[in-house]
Amino acid sequence: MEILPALFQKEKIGRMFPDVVFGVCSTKDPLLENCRDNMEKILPGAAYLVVIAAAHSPAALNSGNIQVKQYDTLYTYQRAGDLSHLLCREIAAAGHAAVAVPAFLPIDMLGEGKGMRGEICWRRAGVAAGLGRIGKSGLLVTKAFGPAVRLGGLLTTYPCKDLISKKEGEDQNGDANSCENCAVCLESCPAGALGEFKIDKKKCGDYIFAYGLRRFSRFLEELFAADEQKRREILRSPALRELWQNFMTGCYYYCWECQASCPGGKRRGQTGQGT
Ligand code: B12
Repeated sequence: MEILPALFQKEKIGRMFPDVVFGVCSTKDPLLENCRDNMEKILPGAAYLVVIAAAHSPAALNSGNIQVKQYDTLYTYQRAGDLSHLLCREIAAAGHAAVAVPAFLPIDMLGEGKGMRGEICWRRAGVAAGLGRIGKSGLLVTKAFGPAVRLGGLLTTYPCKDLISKKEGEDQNGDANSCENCAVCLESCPAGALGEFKIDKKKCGDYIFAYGLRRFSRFLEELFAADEQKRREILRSPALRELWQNFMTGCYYYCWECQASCPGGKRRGQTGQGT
């Protein structure tokens, strides 16, 4: 696979990867101000950020079966990750440095209150790379696939100036995917966590991570406090099986409504580069 040369020919890359869009931005883009130090630490001297948006299957996201959605999520993250790593290897072979940056986990969870902050804010990066804009849901709404994407990418020293997608001064809200007169994503949120361009992260997190870290620590607390009889019950509980599955698969989401409900995503489906 030759992604690097294809990147310079939009049509070719659209044919090679109909379920993916790529964008490139400068690491000096003002939108990336809050992660500039992280980027410099990851790859000193990296001048460009390649952003990859891999599309979910709309049918899977609209399925009534949670496991199907989790499976699709794993695939979509992997797709963004695989392409990032492949591109890095090609760039290395061309004599330049490139580092793939995690799309989600692993993430630095050490500092107090820092638990869920990505090294690179992929939504902002997506806007900087011209892939779309921030929608009312707070998600990156891509021109190609709406918000039903997983974002990833890489930092590189490879000279990508010609690939920078966004023209200087371009209106970041100026694409056809307008959220104006639409609030479907806000109305669809079962946790009531979404307001226009704002999110109650705790409400959302409690809902989507029903069997995530917080549930796991509660599980341990209950286990440690229990007598022998209760301990046996806890160890046979459905909660432990659910947690075990999540540890095994690496996917522990339980909600995709703001991604699945967006008419932008449904309208566009998976029809190529869409730009
Ligand atoms: C922490 C996190 C969460 C937290 C907090 C979310 C949040 N709003 O920050 C929780 C657990 C709640 C969460 C929920 C979800 N998440 Co999440 N999450 C992340 C993660 C790991 C880090 C985000 C981060 O650093 N936040 C901290 C700070 C910087 O965010 P903030 O203070 O809210 O700042 C944002 C806004 O201010 C916004 N903004 C506001 N106004 C404007 C205006 C302009 C012009 C611009 C450019 C930006 C902007 O910019 C900032 C984003 O960079 C990212 C992966 C990553 N590395 O980016 C995924 C990520 C954002 N999540 C994602 C998804 C899909 C989800 C969920 C749908 C759950 C699911 N099933 O996967 C929900 C959606 C909730 C929602 N509607 O926002 C995707 C988003 C894809 C997309 N289309 O945008 C990401 C990018 C993961 C990925 N690699 O694909 N998530």
